[in-house]
Amino acid sequence: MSISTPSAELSVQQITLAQPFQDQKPGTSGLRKSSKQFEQPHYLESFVEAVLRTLPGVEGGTLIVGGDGRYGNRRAIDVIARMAAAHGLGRLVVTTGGILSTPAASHLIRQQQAIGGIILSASHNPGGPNGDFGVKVNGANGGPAPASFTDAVFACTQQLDGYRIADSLNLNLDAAGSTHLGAMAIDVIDGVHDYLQLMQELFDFDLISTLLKGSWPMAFDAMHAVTGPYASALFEQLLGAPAGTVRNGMPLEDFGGGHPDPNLTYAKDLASLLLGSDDYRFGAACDGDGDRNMILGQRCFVNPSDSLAVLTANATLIKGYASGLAGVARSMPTSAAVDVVAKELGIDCFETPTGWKFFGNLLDAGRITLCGEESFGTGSNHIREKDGLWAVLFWLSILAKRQCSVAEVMQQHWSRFGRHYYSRHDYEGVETGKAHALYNGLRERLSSLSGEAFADGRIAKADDFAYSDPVDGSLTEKQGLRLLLEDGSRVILRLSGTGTKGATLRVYLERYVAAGGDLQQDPQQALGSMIAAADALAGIRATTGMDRPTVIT
Ligand code: VG1
Ligand code: CO
Repeated sequence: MSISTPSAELSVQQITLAQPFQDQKPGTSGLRKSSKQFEQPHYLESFVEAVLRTLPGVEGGTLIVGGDGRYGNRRAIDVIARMAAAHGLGRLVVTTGGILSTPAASHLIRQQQAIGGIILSASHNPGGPNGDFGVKVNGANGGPAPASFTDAVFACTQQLDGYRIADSLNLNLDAAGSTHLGAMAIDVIDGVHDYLQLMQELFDFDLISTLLKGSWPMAFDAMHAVTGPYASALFEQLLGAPAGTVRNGMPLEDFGGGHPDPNLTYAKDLASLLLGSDDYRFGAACDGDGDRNMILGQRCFVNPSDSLAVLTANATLIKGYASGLAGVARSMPTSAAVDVVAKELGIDCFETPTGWKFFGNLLDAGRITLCGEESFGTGSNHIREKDGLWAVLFWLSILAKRQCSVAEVMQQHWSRFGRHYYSRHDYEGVETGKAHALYNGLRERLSSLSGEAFADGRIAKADDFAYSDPVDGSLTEKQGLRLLLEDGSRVILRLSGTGTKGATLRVYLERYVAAGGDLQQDPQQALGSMIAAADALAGIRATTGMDRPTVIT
């Protein structure tokens, strides 16, 4: 470890911008744009300047920085370090290779009592010079910054006249060590170790290890993204799974040309291993920045909404949750499978808008212990982000404890709680104007839809979801168009806030069949009449010109 002494000398450049930097508001999770856009002169710098001017406590504070290893990661770390020094930050914590998953970043922020963190990732979006880059800002609680912060950053970028940046820095990210840039301390630390320690506090590693060392083959797909180093250390070194358990474990700047989104379309190699053969008992994948998870059993796909319900129902089997749950929360488009479990457990269940930031207040206030989204995100109060590997360990613990297969866990769950048939249909790359016309057109008709026949039933209520935060009372409106049917079925339409090419329309479909009913249908068939009715009502195929969704989950 090399240690240098602080020097007060810091050569700072004051760059003047000819015109104020203009950009759209950061979306669901930070600023996400093409790599090319981020390479435009002053683009990244202007955003970082606005963040450093807006984030409380920069002067003398500690900031965590790292990313998912995509193209642009190292350059961004260099820029942030030089700008943070120019803004009088006290200490910058960076990780070796610049590799830091979103959940590990959330943990480090909390552990180091930092003022926040900057995570360089566009999550599940492809990377590389022709892919996307992103900058996410998390606050002192370790969670995504609230809308009030992103609004303030946006306002700042719009009237920005310049930025400050220190001259040069030869930061060696390849080994742990400490150095200084002017008065700012820079600690390069291993980004994996502390996270794995936290996992050891929550889960019984001996129990999982016994399972993985037996003849119980599992496959984990890191998709050439950030979880590779974490998963290799976790599964193969700490838990003793055979070498080769972790696939695509080397983080690559372009994710090997893939789309690091763990779903049946983009993780199809893993899906066919589990669903098309009997070679593996368990399979899992995480996304670009490691906060999402897909869980597969032998010939069994676990719908993410069901996954949250299963974790909730089995939580007391797990070391870190043995004393029970304070409550749970799900995002609005996530199926109500967890609601049924929460009701039986007699705990609160909250319904929030899409995006992890809304869970933060509930977690900080101690109102919930587990939370999740239909988009392959699950997490708990151990950090303030969703956590892919945590979910995998949770599932492995359940399977080790109950000594049964994933398919058996699902069957037993449905026969006890009933089944929420569920699917999400994504129409990606829709022309923005057309997508907005479709969405706004339906929005205007919502009030006239109650009482109308729909699929095999009738619409009881149609609205645009609004959320009143039970902790701070803030109101968040226009979060998705909901068609609530009389029998509890739901159809929801939303426009994605994370895409960068055209618009993505998401259609969420859900139908509940109580225990005792037909629990063995194919979800697309079970939802067939609703899929057709949604298309007829909103004119999806006609407007988009697409005969089918680009991704079906
Ligand atoms: C998507 C998901 C949402 C998730 C968000 C960020 O947003 O649907 O559930 O919170 O990505 O996840 P949207 O607006 O595209 O539907 V991540 O892994 O990018 O932090
Ligand atoms: Co992600």
